[in-house]
Amino acid sequence: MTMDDLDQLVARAQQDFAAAPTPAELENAKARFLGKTGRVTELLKALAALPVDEKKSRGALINRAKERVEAALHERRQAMARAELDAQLRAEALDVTLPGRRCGEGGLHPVSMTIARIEAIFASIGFDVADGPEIETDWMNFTALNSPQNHPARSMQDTFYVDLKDDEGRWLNLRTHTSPMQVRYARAHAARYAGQPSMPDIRVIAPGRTYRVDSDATHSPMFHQCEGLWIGENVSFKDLKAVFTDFCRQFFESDDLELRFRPSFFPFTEPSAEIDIAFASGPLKGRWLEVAGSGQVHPNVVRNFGLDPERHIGFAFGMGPDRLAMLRYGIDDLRLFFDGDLRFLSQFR
Ligand code: 2NL
Repeated sequence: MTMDDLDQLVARAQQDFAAAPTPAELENAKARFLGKTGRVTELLKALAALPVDEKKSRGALINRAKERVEAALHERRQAMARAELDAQLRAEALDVTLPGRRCGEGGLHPVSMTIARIEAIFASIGFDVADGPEIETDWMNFTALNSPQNHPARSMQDTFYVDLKDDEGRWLNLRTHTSPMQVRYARAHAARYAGQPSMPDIRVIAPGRTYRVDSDATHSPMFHQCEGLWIGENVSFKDLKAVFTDFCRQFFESDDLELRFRPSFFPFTEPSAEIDIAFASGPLKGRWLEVAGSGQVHPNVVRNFGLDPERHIGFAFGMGPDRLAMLRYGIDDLRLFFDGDLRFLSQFR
């Protein structure tokens, strides 16, 4: 074999290595030249038959060729590894200049914001805020509030009855108003001061979820109520007018509104009045809007507080924060508040 033949062998190996498309095929190509029966190996084996001085010179030439084949192999292996790494880097490329994906920002529900606003206003004029059970006894929800046994609110059509009894075996229902919380608050207050010469006034509001079997564009089976109660030794309708007028002015951020107390009926108050407001300017100008029910707490209810109606007297009112939120934000469908659609809710953040 001549030197030209050796050069050709090296060139052939370089070509084969370059043509190998995968590492596995590169290793096959390597075996054809450098493996046990590979062409370079066979040439080295054949040296054994040559005389000593020829063995030396030819051996040196073959070894030079072998080194070149090995160098070609090494280079091709490295090129393949680089190509693989490049491909991986390309596949996993990150554009660090893209804007980041932010954490969704939460926010308060418009009804929660409205309730917080009502609480802050009443707290500023000395009212406590109370909350409590949404599952109530019939006594707390109806009887204590002077609702007669045959009152329509007690019927299956209006009230969610729960298949549960309390510790004393009394049937439970979802509260239909937050008044039962005020009954609890007033009874605890009266019990605390029982036997004392005098008792501080009861001034409390009770906001929270309430439930009735009712569902359309203006009624949701779950809705919110905020009731208020002020009981003292000489608390009158003029205090109700003053408190509620101040509340409306603060809530609607306007002194430019009128209040109207329209005679009405509730089992738990006597006399009773609906409270309407009208704005003197703005988009709702001149329209009477019903915002609350109210009245002087009925003597039977005062008695159920554990107090003497000859001595303790006062007023109560109830309003709907959902309605107030609709008025404040100009929303015309109550259901939007409870559908949980973030496109709607995120506007109030
Ligand atoms: C309405 C009517 C009202 C009351 C709620 C009340 C609570 C106690 C005693 C007496 Cl503990 N009364 N609450 C009184 C009058 C009206 O709400 O239309 N609410 C939206």
